[in-house]
Amino acid sequence: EALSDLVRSMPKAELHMHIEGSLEPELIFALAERNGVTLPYASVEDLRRAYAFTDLQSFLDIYYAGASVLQTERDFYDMTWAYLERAHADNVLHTEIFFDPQTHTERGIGFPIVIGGIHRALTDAQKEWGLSASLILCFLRHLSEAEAFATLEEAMPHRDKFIGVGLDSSERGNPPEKFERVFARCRELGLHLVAHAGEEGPPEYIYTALDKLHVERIDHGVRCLEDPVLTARLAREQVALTVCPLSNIKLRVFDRIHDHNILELLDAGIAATVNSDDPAYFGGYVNDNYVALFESLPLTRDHAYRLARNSFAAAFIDEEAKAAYL
Ligand code: ES4
Ligand code: ZN
Repeated sequence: EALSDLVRSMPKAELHMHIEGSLEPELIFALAERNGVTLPYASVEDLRRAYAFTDLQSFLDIYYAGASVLQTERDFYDMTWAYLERAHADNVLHTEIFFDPQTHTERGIGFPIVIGGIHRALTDAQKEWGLSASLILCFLRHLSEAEAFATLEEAMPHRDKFIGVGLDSSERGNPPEKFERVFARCRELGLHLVAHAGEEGPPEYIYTALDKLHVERIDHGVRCLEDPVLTARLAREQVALTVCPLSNIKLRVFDRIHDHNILELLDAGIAATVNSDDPAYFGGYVNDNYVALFESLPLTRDHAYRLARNSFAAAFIDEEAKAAYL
């Protein structure tokens, strides 16, 4: 109880959240109505009932369908503002937000509409609450290298609005090295680099994300514990893992929250962080993820402080700002 209050109230950073995954069913219906889109669901409740996932792909199918209601700059603004209000309520002081431009440009929505609406909300959150927020452009790994390069080209006129690139979508069969040349180019451009790896995919994908893509953090990475050599390396090099507990349960990476391996990760000396991934789909925002862990596992106050410190230590912010948070 006291521990739940502590984790809720402590200042934190969120480093793994897909903005399209913050689209609540109520907002999906409101935007569908505003845009004259007919949804294949009768009601909010009917849509929510469809959120019964068995693995990553069954989630992604629904997630991409939900994103189809986003059409105007204002839609992207409204979605992002709704997330930022929730993050602020959870005492998030800094957030690094993933967005999937290809999900929208493939439907004929222009890149400037997407990034313009999202970015305008970030500016307003900074003004309103001093909440610091940055964008990370994710390439969809089920698409081709050529499509990723084309997206990077479209993004470059907006280079000032994002700080890095990531890799998301269907992991199995789409290893990091498929995007080795794209990431090499992004590295030359001075972008920060992250990738989803070791969520559903094997520890091998964590190695190739590190050694072929040169990523600075691993998104998820929870399967690293299957490889003791990799575990020791992640701890030694203090490569942060952006762990998403409720996501892992909903997508059946672990059967139950009691089976989550965050305590083993921390005890191995790994710089794990707690994040919400797709909060509208997985049952909660970042504080819900912390509370679920602290109510189910023998985690202590020290673990709470360590997780919060890790979140700021792993953030892509200047050293002066970081020192102030730590
Ligand atoms: C995602 Cl949980 C997860 N994994 C991979 N790609 C994603 N995109 C949105 N959520
Ligand atoms: Zn993710």
